[in-house]
Amino acid sequence: RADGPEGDGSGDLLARYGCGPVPFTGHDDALYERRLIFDHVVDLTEAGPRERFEAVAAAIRDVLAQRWVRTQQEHERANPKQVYYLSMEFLIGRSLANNVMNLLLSPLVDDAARRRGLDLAELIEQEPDAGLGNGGLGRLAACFVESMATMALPAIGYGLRYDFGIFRQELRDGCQVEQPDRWLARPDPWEVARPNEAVTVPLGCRFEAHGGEIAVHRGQASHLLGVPYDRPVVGHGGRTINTLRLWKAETPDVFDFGEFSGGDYFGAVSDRVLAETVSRVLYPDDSTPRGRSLRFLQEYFLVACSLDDIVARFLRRGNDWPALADKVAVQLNDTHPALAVAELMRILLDRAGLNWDRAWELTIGTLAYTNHTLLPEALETWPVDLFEALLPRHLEIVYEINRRFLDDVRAAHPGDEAKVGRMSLIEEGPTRKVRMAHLAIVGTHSTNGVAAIHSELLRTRTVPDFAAMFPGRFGNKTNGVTPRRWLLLANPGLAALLTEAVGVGWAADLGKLAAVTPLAEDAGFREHFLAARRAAKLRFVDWIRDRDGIALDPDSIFDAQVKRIHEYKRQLLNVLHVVVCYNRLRDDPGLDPPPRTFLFAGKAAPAYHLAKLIIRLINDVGATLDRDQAARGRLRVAFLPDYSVTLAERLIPASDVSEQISTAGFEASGTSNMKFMMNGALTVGTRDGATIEIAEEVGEENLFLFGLTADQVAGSRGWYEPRWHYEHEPEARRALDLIASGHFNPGEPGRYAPIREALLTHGEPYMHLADLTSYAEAQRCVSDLYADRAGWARKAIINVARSGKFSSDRTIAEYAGSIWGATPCPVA
Ligand code: B1N
Repeated sequence: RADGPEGDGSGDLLARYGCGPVPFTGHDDALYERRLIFDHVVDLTEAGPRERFEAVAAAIRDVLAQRWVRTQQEHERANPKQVYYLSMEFLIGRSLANNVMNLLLSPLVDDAARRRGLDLAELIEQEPDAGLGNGGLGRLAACFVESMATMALPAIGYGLRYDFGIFRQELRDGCQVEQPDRWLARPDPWEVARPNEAVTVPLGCRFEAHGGEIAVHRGQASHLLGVPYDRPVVGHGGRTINTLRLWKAETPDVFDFGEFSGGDYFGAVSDRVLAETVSRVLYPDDSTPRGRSLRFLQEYFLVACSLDDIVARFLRRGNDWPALADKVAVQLNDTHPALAVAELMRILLDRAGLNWDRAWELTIGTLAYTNHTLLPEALETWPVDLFEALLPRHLEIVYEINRRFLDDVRAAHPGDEAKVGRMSLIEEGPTRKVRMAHLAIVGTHSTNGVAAIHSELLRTRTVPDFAAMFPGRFGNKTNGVTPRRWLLLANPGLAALLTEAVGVGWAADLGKLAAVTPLAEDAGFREHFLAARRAAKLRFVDWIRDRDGIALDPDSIFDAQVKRIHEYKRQLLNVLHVVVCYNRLRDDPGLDPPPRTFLFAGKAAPAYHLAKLIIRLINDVGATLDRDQAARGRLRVAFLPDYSVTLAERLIPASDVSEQISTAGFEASGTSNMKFMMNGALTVGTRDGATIEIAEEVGEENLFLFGLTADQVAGSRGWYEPRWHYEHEPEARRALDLIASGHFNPGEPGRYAPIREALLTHGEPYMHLADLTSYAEAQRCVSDLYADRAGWARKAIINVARSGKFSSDRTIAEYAGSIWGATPCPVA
C-alpha cells in the first residue's frame, strides 16, 4: 500500500514524524501462502494453527525486513551518537499483534485475514511469550527499546538469548510448581541468527557447571563463543526498526576446540554442551539475586559480547578512540552488567593502548548506571576469588580503580578510615567481595533511580557518601510504560474512544490525553467510557475461562494485585483485608457491600519459601470463600496461575482497582501502577515509588492513599511492635487468628503458623499490621464510591487523562537529553 491504511488516520500519525507516505516496497499479497508452502511444505488447507501463525509472522517479518536493513544502513551512514541498553532481562511477551500495530498494518492484516478465512485471534494465541525477564526490570527494558525505536533514536538493546525464560507456574493443590519454559521448542519467527558476527569471549580458566554453580580449573584459559540472535524492534509508525541483539553461548567451532580437546571427541562434544549452559536459563530471582557463580559468568558473557560488538561498530564507522564518549552511550540496567566498567577499561588499556587517565575518562564518559532497588540483600557482590579465577585481568583493573578512588576519598577526608571502609569497592570479611553498585557509581558519569522518592532515598540513605563525593552524578528518571502495547493494543475499545475524543496523536504523545479531562463532566462520555471498560472486562472473562477454566463474575469489582510475590509488596496485607471482610460478612449476613473479586497473580522465586506459602494461603482462602454461603456471590478470591505479559495485557484493562500496597520506601517505582492508571483503574496505594507521582498527577482525591510514609516506616525501625496492633485492633486479631486457626486449611492446621509468626515478630520490617486499619478504611471508601457510578467514572476518566507523564517516551526523552546526549536519526 502506498499510504497508511485507510480510515485509521495513520496518515496524520506519519505526518507527526515528518514523513510522507510510506511505500511497502516488496509487498506481496501472497507472502502468507508462500511462507506456508515453502517454509512448511504443507498444503494450505492442511496447515495447523501453529504453522499458520508462523507463516503470518514470517510474512510480517518479510514486510519489515527492508525497513530494518534501511534503519541499520542509515545509522551506519549518519554515524550518530549510538545508544546501547545492556540488560540481563527483556520481558518481551508476544510480538505478532504488537508488530502489526506498530507497522500500522492492522486494517490491512485484518482484511487479508478475513479474505483467507483466518482467525487472527486464534493465531495470536499460538505465539509463546518471550519471557526473558522476571518482572518490572525486564519489562521496563522492553518498553524502553520500543520507545527508543518510536522516537527514532539509534539504539540497540543487548541481552541474553536464554533457552529457558522465566519458569511456567503451575498450581497443584494451591502450591506453586515450576515448569521449564520451552519457548523455543518451535522455531521463533522473529529472530535472525547471525553466526557471521559471533564474538569470542576469553576466560581465565576452564569451568564445569553443577546446578547453577561452576567449578573452575585455574590456570587453563578457555573461550566461549557469543552468537548474536537479532530481533526487530518496530517503532510506532514503522519507520525506525531497531535491533534487540540477544547472545547465545556456544563453544568455538571444531577447529578451535580441537586444539584444547586434544582429539578427545567425546570431551569436545560435552564441552560444547557445557559452554551452552551459560545462556541456558534465566535466574528466577526478582529483586534479590542469589549469588550463584554461573550467574556471574552470564553477566560477564553479556558484557564481553556486547562491548566487543559496540567497539567493532564504533571503529567500523570510522571513529577513533578519543571520540568514544561522543559516539557511544551505554546504559547499564542495574549492576547486572556493571562488569562493563572493568571490561571497557581493559579494552581501552590493553587493546587501544591508551594510558590509564585517558581510558578512565572515556569509560566514565561512555557508561551510565540505573539503580532499581534499595533492598540491601539485592545489592550485588561477587567474591574476589571468583573474579580472580575467571577474570584475573579484570580483578587487577578493579583493584587499581579502587586504589585511585580510595586515594581521592582519603584526600577529601583525611583520617576517616571508617568512610574509606564503607566506600571501598571491596567488602572486607571472611570472604572478600566486590561491591558492584560501588563499581557502577565510581565507573560511570550518571547514576539514576527510577522514581523521585527512590532516587532521593538512594542519595540520602543507601549511598550518601557517594552522593556527597559526586553530587553531579546523581539524578532521577521516573519509569514509564509504552502506551502502544499497554493501551492501544491491550484495550482497543478504550483506545478507540480516546481517539474519537482527542485524535490519533495520543499514542505517540500521551500528554495529549490531558484534553480528555473536561469530558469527565460529560455524562454521555462517561457512559461510553464505562461501556468500553465493560467490554474489556467481558473480553477478559471469556479469555481466562478458556485459558484456565476460571469463571469470574463481571458484575463484581475486579480488584487486582498482580506482581511478583514478595513480603515487601505485601500480598499478605491484601489477604488480611479479605479475611477482615469475610469476618464482617459472617458476623452480619445483612451486610450488602458491592460484590468484589480479589484477583491475584504472580510468581514466587523457587527458593523463597514464605512467598510460596503466601500463594498457598491465597488459594486456600479462595477455596474456602467459594464454599461458604456467607461469602458466595459477594466476596471472592482468585489466584490466576502463570502471570505473564500476555495475562497482564488482558487483565489490566479489565480491572477496576489497582493494588499498589508495598511498605513505603521499598518499591523503587512499580510500573503496573502506571498501566492500570492508563486503562482507567483506580489505585489503592501507599506513598511509595511512582505511585506518589501518580497521586501528584491526578490529585489525591482521585485515588485512595493510605498508610505510613517512608519516613514513618524508617522512624519505626527497631521499635515497631506488631503485638500492640494485635492486642488493640480486634479486626486485625480476628483475621490473623482465623488464618492461624486452620479455618482455611482444616487438613493441616499448623500450615500458616510461619505467617502468623512473621507478622507478629517484633520489628517486622514490612509493618503489615501497622497499615491494616488505614488500608481497610481506604477499601471501605472504594466500596462506597463504587455505588456511585458517575463518581467512579469521573475519577477513572481523570486517571486516564492524567497518565501522560507515565509514557516511556517521556522517560526516554529524559535519558536521551540529560544522560546520553543522543538525538533522533530518522530513517528516510
Ligand atoms: O525494577 C522495576 C521497578 O519498577 C520495581 O519497583 C523494582 O522492584 C524492579 C535483581 C531485580 N528492582 N530490582 C530488580 C530484578 C532481577 C534481579 O535479578 C533485581 N527488579 C527491580 C523497574 O525499575
